[in-house]
Amino acid sequence: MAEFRKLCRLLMMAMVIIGSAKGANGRRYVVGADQGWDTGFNYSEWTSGKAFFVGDSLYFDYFREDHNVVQVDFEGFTTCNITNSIATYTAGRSTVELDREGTFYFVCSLGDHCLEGQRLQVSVLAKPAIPPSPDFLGPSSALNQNVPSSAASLSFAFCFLQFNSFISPPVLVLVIGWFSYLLL
Ligand SMILES: [Cu+2]
Repeated sequence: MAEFRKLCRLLMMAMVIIGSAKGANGRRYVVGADQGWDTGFNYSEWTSGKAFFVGDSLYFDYFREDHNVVQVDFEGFTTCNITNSIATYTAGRSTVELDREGTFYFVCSLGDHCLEGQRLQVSVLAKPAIPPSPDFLGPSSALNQNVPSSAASLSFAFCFLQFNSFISPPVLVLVIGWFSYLLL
């Protein structure tokens, strides 16, 4: 029984760690999704509808023989001139951290790829404030997308019920109701 209790504690700690790590690391965007970093793709269409935040990252997937990733300024982006480049990536799989607010510009400097549309402009917003704890907020639809929180709730409910058999039925119903609400 003590082992089980330990397991429960570990499970919950893992959930908390996963949850906070997810928040700290931000999202990772595969540029161009399945198409990757290539010519013949509309990158402004790809970014539309997406919100990029400080802490997110861009993952460029391309053939290093055919393409590269050059971070440039606005002028470099509009003219496809990389004279004032900020950084150059040639590994074939390149991750760029969006580590500040503002606009990031990327082009491919090989051939006429940039002029043909292989360029990307990403506007990065300040990291959104950490939402208040669900305990203070009450149930909300935003919780539905928070998988670590839901998983933590489930494991908490499970562990809680295992060790509180003395709990009175009305409270039990309330607890189960609350967790089902969180998870649905
Ligand atoms: Cu290219």
